[in-house]
Amino acid sequence: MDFALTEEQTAIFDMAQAFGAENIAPFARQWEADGTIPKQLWKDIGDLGFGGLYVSEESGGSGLTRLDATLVFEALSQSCPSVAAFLSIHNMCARMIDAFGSDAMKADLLPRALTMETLLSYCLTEPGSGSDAASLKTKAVATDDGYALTGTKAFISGGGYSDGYIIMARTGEDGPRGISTFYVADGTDGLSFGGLEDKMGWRSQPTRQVQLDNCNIPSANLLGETGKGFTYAMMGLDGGRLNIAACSLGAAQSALDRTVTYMSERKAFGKPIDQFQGLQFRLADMEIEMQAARIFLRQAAWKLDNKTPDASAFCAMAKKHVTEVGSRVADQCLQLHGGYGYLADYGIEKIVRDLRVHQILEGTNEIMRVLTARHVMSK
Ligand code: FAD
Ligand code: 2MC
Repeated sequence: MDFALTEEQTAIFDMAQAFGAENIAPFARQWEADGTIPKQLWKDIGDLGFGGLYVSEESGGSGLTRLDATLVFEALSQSCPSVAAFLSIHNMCARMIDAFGSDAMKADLLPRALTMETLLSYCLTEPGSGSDAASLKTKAVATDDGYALTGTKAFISGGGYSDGYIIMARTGEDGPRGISTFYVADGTDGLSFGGLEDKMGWRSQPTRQVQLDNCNIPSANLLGETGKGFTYAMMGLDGGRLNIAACSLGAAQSALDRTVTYMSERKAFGKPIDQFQGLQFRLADMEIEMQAARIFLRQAAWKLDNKTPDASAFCAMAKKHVTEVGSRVADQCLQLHGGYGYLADYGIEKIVRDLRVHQILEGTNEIMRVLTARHVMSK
């Protein structure tokens, strides 16, 4: 058992952190105001090999472990969790194509996905089914040469902005075994988008409904086998949940670092506020929570890398725990800044807003407990 990062892992973390500090952090608030992220950023991120972090090397990806990938998300999130989380969704989709796509699909889609000229969105949720994802209603009806998709996907990160959509749709019976996964390129006839959602956080990422109206796609756009799409979607989410947790961790660490500095400078009652033991204890508690969360997350990632039977349950547990620690720490950091924490210029309120949704998406933290309880009761 070795709890230290290797030199290579430290180098990956440092590279991502330095890239974010220079290319993301200074612009993150402006992108939030604009409601979009300039596409050039993704090309620059693609140049670093981050467009397919855990896409296999045979497919041209970086072939990193899930643990290594969490380091990238933790580091980038120190600059902006909204940008880092968008990259996570793209990576989740790219890996699904790598793992389940045909050789022809991989050859066609992956080169541009890896350079991030093609940005990918993941479409599972519908207006009537979020947590109960297996009850989705979007239909994919077989045609002479492919499928016609009809239905609506809700809350799609990158909807109307991305270049390709991984869509879970029903090809068969009710329930999870009647679901298949498809690739739909932007510009396909019958594909359209709802209005821009006005959100609390993740404001630089456009979120829209994705609407499919008799959207015809060739049979080559099916990933893997029909009826297996729900399993593919869940396998994608195992890694996504680790990444989202890493995003919470990185952003909360950035809030904590700024808070330590702020407390050494801010004076009240004749001394810096970091001299009040009550506040020192809060710093101590946050540090302990963060350290424990980090180890738990990396253990879950290690389990996914090593395909242990309990890996999915650990991804769920880590997602629940780390996103809640991240939000608690960010909220405490805001409190320790006093009124200034509430002002956008100090950078903490954005972190609080951005992290809140991590307890909701990629499976709510209630669903993470459903999965954890199933795991506990199956022992
Ligand atoms: P519901 O499922 O209606 O849940 C409502 C409440 O009931 C929640 O508190 C939930 O935890 C609780 N609940 C439900 N079932 C149970 C149960 N069995 N036991 C206990 N509690 C339960 N989806 C995508 O597919 N792709 C995306 O890119 C995407 N991006 C998103 C971006 C944002 C900003 C947001 C807000 C959401 C995004 N989502 C995306 C959707 C997200 O995954 C869903 O919102 C989430 O899964 C919850 O579904 P729901 O909103 O329908 O809530
Ligand atoms: N890996 C591999 N297979 C899995 C799996 C996993 N992690 N999880 C489930 N499966 C398989 C499972 O083995 C079963 O297969 P089979 O029928 O062959 O036995 C099938 O999938 C159905 O699984 P369940 O029986 O567990 O299905 P159920 O409907 O009871 O519960 C639940 C599934 C609640 C766990 C799932 O619907 C869920 O995770 N809901 C939350 C939805 C969610 O996370 N949405 C996120 C959207 S994306 C997003 O928010 C973004 C920002 C991108």
